[in-house]
Amino acid sequence: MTAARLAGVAGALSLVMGLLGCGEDKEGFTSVPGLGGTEFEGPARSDVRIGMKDIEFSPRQVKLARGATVTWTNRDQVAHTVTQGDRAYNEFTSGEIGPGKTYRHTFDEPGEVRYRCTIHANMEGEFRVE
Ligand SMILES: [Cu+2]
Repeated sequence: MTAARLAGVAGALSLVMGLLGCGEDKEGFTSVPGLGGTEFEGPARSDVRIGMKDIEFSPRQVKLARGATVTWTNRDQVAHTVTQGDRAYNEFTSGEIGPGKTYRHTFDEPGEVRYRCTIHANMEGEFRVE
């Protein structure tokens, strides 16, 4: 195999990796094991509570009905945020949620919503709004 052909294979491979969303994607999210699984199964929910515990959102993936309200409760001893969007532009952000505090947001638009904590790099969650 020539060097030029090898370069072509490497290019095609990185393109495929990009399409599959491996590593850090264009919005700056890192891939977290467990995201992209079967947790979206079941009926869409309209009143959802998500815990922030041990530096994780739980559950991390929820299927929402349009107009659903989500309430996050911080059960850790450190502050977290609930922030949608990439690192340059935030669709919405809770600001810091202190220990024991809650944050509530309503989702009116169908589609995929990914959010993260701006303080802890691997703390991510995802909704599918139907
Ligand atoms: Cu956090």
